[in-house]
Amino acid sequence: MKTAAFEDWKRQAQMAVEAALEAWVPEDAPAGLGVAMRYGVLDGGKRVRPLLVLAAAQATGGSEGAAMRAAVAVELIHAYSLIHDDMPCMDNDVLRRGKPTVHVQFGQAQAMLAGDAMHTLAFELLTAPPGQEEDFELAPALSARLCGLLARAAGHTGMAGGQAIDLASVGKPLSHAQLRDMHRRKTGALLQASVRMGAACGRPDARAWQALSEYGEAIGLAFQIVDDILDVTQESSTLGKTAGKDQDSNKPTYVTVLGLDAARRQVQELHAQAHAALSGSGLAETAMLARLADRIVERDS
Ligand code: GRG
Repeated sequence: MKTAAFEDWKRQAQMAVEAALEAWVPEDAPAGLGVAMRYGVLDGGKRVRPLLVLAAAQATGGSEGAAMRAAVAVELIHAYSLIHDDMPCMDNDVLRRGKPTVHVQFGQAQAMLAGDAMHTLAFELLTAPPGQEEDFELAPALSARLCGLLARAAGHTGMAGGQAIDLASVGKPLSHAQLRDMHRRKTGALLQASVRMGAACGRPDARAWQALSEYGEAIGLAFQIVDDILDVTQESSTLGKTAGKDQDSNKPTYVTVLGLDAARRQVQELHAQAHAALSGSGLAETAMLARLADRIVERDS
């Protein structure tokens, strides 16, 4: 796959996701809530999770309409988690996606509600169309499957559970195994769910499903280790969020627990595992997933 072809695909997919978010996140939600929701999710972010959904659906022959629903749903969950994570009761951050965080812009109560409303809108999109019946392409069984995958990844077994461990770990030493478990839940689960949700829109056999799950697990963990590395190696202006935050808040990370070189080696190992999983998947169209794995480990923001 030529770089230009991947870049082309990525740009088109990002534009399509932006347009779907524009259409489905309501500006007219009451009392300024819609404005806060749109501020939190539109016009910013790399859209890694939607790209994974769309690439996995493409690899398994999934319908584009169904995959777009899943892509937008997963981005809404991600964006809600960032809004809540940035609030003073959690990470207390003022900069996200190069802009003031949602609670800085709209106040804490509105930020909490914007996150809540985006969380539920994600599941609304997977189960019923907000007034756009004509493009609703999810059969009931697929709808239920996508909801289950997303709920498990976002809830206590995944992201929310990982965040609870994260908050409870400030200033505490964690073993490598405990840190890996926290990262897999907090960040990895939603990235793996993105791949699985895309695959669920297609027709993967058991071998392909297993391979894509392994791919998702590897890139999910790699993504968070890269995040730990970038926190100490990049500037806030490149990241679009506050650099050096983990260190300042005394959080255990792959860099503090293993050191920078070993953290980088872990990323390389996981990258190789992701590619090996794709090679063993029996799927022909995995080029986009392969390039996304490369980008996840090479990224600088
Ligand atoms: C509030 C339930 C709850 C969970 C929050 C996602 C999360 C859990 C915390 C965010 C803290 C954080 C910055 C983790 C690092 C990994 C991560 C999710 C980075 C942000 O994702 P990107 O880089 O962001 O994909 P963009 O802005 O590009 O979408």
